Amino acid sequence: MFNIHTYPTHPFPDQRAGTSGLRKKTQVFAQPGYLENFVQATLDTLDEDPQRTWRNHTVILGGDGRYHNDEAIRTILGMAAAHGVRRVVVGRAGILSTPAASHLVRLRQARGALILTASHNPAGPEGDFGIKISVSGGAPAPESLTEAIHARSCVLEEYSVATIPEPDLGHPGEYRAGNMTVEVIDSVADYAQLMESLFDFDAIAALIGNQSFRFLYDAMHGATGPYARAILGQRLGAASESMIRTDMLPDFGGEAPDPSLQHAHQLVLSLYDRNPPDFGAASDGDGDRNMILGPGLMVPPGDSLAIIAANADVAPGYRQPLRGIARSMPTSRAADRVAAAKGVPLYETPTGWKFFCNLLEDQRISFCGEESFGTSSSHAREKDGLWAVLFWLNIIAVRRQSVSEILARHWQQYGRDFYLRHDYEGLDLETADTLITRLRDNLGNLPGETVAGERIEKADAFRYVDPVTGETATGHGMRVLFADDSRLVFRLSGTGTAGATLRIYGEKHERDAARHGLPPATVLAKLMHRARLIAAIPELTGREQPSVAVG
Ligand code: G16
Repeated sequence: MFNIHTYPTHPFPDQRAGTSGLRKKTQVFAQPGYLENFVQATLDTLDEDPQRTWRNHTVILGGDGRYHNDEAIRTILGMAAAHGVRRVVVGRAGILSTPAASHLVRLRQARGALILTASHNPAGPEGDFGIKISVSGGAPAPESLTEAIHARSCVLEEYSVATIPEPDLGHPGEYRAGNMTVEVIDSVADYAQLMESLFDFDAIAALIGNQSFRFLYDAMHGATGPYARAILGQRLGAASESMIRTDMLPDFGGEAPDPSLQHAHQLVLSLYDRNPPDFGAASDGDGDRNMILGPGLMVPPGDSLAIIAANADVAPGYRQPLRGIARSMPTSRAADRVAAAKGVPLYETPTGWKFFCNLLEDQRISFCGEESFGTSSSHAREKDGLWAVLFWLNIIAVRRQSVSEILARHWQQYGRDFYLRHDYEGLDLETADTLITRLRDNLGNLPGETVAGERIEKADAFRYVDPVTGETATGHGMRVLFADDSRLVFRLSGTGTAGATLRIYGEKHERDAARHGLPPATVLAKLMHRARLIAAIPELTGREQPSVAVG
């Protein structure tokens, strides 16, 4: 039976996408009509452009398996059938990592994807849920599109859902749903093949098979579990005890699936133990973030990007000349030094992966990355957690150096960009708004002022002009540059679901190798103190210390 039912809806004014899709409390998403309103607004908005419409085209659907994933998949399939989508390619059991979905959009020349995830945010009835939208080419929806979807979501009056047979998502195969085909695929196979085409799997397998090399990968009960088992385990021969938390759980075991020192407890304990493995890594809920560890150390994401770009030729997929590198504005300037040494352009973009995609599409860059534990390349239009892990294993296998040696040699050549991020979480929206407004209004007065012993050279609100489209983006943070070339960046997070989070990023370049081993908190203590003074944090927030320090 194929019936289309149309239901009335009402505006949900909060359906504005943040840094990466729409992210809300699960309870918000679970309220009647909420998901439907957003999906219908998306389908209708895409319909306005014949080059973008999903009607009569193929789309990709999957998620990170978090609580509410199955129900959302069923609803979206019914809505896609009602809308006239020709084919929906769904990962088995409704599972696709974000980079795998991006790859499938490209591989299958699909018109886009819906990826059900709230990334590294916790899941469950009390946790978060979300949707990332990809467009053709596999890139996250650009701001102009998400703004148009938001406008549409505020005026939508009805949505349509078709009654379709319950698809068997447990097995690969094809099912008819009215005029639509539901194609259930192995979630891992195409992505694994892509990874095999990029990296030296023989060298990595030899490294992993070497008894003297030990590593630990933490899938955090998220989407990379099955990918890690298939790629690291079956294809590269990693023993099962080298991988932890590869079983997917709808609540990620009650933890935030966030690859950070704060959340990857077992992995971090093991790497900081007396007899640590040689290499450690983790990925987040939807598999796009990565954290790289060596014994007793974490590789800062800005350094990871720089090191991957500097060592690109170890991997067969990256032997062609480096095109350029891009990093988000708050990310450390370590990659700038590699780009300068190699004579290629460096692009500084706003936070959010979508801003890299025109540069990738226009073949201006080979690699891009962000301080928020995201790294990737021209192979996809999303950041890619397992890709970064494989890149590091490939570097270690070919260079025959430990993680700490790779870091030390890199810093020796380029200097070390000491880096720290302070987060002030759970601020009320009004306080955060006042703080940012006051800071912005005062920016013009800062140059020439001396704050706690250092003179401010320059201060501005970051304004990005996309070199490909000429579009400008503003409101993505403020930069303060000191006479000693140290830098502060202030911005509000765009991924939270409660209150506001102020992020302050501090960095300072150090050439002297004798100082490279110092803790960032020591080297940057004064700089972070200047940040508190400049933004009047204690006065405005009542906080003396950040809730989290990352770095
Ligand atoms: C998302 C985006 C990233 C961005 C990050 C920043 O990551 O995809 O490009 O760097 O948010 O988060 P915030 O705005 O909180 O600083 P994800 O992994 O959450 O999708």
